[in-house]
Amino acid sequence: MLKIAAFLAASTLALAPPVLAQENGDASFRDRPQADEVVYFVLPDRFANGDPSNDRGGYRGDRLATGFDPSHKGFYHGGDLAGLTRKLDYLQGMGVTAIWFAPIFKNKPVQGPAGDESAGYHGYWVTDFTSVDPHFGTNEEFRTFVEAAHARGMKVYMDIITNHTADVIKYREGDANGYKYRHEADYPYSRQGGIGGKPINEGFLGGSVRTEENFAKLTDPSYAYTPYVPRAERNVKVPAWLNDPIYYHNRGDSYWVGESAVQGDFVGLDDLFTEHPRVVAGMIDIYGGWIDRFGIDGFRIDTAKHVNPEFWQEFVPAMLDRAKAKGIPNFHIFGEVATQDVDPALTARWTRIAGLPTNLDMAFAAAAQGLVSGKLPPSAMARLLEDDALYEGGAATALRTPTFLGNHDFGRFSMFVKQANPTASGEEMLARAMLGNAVMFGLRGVPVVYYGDEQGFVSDGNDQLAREDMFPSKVAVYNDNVLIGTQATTAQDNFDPTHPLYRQIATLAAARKAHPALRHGLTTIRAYDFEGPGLLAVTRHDPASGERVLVAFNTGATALNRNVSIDYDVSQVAPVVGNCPTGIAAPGSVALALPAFGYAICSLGKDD
Ligand SMILES: [Ca+2]
Ligand SMILES: [Ca+2]
Ligand SMILES: [Ca+2]
Repeated sequence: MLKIAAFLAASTLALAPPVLAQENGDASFRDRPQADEVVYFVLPDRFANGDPSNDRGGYRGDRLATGFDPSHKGFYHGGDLAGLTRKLDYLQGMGVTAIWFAPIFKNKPVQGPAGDESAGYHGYWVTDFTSVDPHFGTNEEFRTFVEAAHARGMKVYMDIITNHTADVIKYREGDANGYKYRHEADYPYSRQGGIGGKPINEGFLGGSVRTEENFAKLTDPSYAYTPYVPRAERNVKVPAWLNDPIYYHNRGDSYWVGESAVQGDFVGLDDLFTEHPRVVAGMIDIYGGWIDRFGIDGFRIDTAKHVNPEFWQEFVPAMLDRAKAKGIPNFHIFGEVATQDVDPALTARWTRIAGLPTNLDMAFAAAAQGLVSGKLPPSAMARLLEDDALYEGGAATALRTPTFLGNHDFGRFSMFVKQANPTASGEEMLARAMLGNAVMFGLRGVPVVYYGDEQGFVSDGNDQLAREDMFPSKVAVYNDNVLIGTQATTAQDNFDPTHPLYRQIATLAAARKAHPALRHGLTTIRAYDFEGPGLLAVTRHDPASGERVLVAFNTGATALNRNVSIDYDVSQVAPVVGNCPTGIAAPGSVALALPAFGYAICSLGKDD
């Protein structure tokens, strides 16, 4: 217990009381810049069940008909918008200012090969892009949720998809070859079923000529395969234009490389022909409609790198204009450009070629996982921060970029920490989890907390294994997990505002709110170790307010004492969170003492 006290000292000294509703309930939330948000990412199905009557989505029959089976990790568990609305106090108490929820559009309830079916509980298999899925509630319940969040000054970010729909379209020749990807070189648009086939689509110049005149000549979708829609699903997609196979690439499954990465079906999910002007206009109409109707505050864009960049060049300005017209000047758009490598060039590239304002900081997540688990030296994170110059708009763009530690696809942060430290004690796991939160809240970018991380959830793996229930779970592979910082398991309700990670996040969020340099401060690297775990220290300076902060982390299992350079005109050091020195050591230097896995966020006052 003494050991845990040392680990916890960094965060327990300055625990702030929960933020009261009226403190955040500011009518001017629309004016709040994107960099000021603290985001909570949640799968509504796995969060809170506010209405058991919608658990089967109005369908009848077994789980293959309704999608509902709370004991199976791949089916609906009952969470919904009514539940999310009721838990706003819980989120606001942690300092959350914006909620990003996985897609709530109507899904194909169940899909997949016989014997390996799963459900659309995650929301990424859309059939009706204009309606809330009946498992989650109604469009009116969505309005209630948005208005309840806005009344508290909290923003709502929708998770949207333009790359694909549910898997509805099949190919006559598909079963015979496993829906293998068929390239343009072998199956050009000009011939039916390959270069030896009969001439079709005369005069069509391909997807790179994105004019209505050109696409008017694309009339026959049977160039690579013969696509068809099963009779029972002929009108299942909304709006109705989505039911016509001509608006899809129909080239087979992506193998994630080259042409197939953009034109291939995402594991069968019907890949839209996003070069087509009708598709561009249709998606602008669909998602502009959600802005018009509900006044939502931002979009997380799924599978962004699987769509041609020119689509985003049209879609993004259209959405920003639509939001401005609705009185939403700070509409927040962030794309999913997926990588598990420390590869900021990839995510930065898509801010340049596609005009995506920001992308989820996948490279930051990989760097943070490596840094805090001890697999990467602090120099890896320093390098990532220096590479902020790569973004369109440079380091200022990084300030608006959502950062995260783990997610629903790759797995939870704590899982990566545990994989790298399989024998770590519960105390050490808690200390490292806290260090991870401090890294995310202390460094540049908009922190995104993955639901359940604040209750110490530890996923066994990725995808379905990382999507545990916050309400009492019936999934055996979740309920045998050893959670961090609590004796509870996922078999119990886990909305505990006294959990040490929940309290730490509240403290860190309050620090961000109180200190503009933690939201708007540009980064100067001050010190980093480059062989094994150790020290990372940066200062951040907000040009507008003049405020400066020092942010430092010890990623090692032993305490460290080090001098770190600071601006020469700093005369005072004040603690914000963690183990801050009481003053400067000399003009231009401060002496840091950090316990194992310790951190410090310290105010250095304002510049002149
Ligand atoms: Ca329900
Ligand atoms: Ca399909
Ligand atoms: Ca695509």
